[in-house]
Amino acid sequence: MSKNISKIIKAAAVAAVATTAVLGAFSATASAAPSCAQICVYENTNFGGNSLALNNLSGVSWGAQYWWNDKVSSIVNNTDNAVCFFSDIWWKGQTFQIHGHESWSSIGYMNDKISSIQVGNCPS
Ligand SMILES: [Ca+2]
Repeated sequence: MSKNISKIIKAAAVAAVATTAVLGAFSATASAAPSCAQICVYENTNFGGNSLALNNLSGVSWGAQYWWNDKVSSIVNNTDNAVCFFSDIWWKGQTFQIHGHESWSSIGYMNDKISSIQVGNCPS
């Protein structure tokens, strides 16, 4: 009988370790977003890979020579303002708007397409 109890305790310990590992993975993902002071873009989904902080942003346009061109896969906006992302340079092409204090862990059709960014609503 004591052997059976020992087996049960071991199984419970393994389950507890597995649960901790899963929770640890989630908290690592969640903690990436709040570390951004204003507007941050990330190379990968879920705020992974290289990141770039865009503080006091009036507008940025990445031509083909810029590493960040067509790389952004997730976004954090910790400002009060909406931000518009464009698929082409000089604020043209397809657009994707996020509101103030929004975090997007993935950006759908705009994945790896963003070439320029401007604070404010997207043009209608
Ligand atoms: Ca990417």
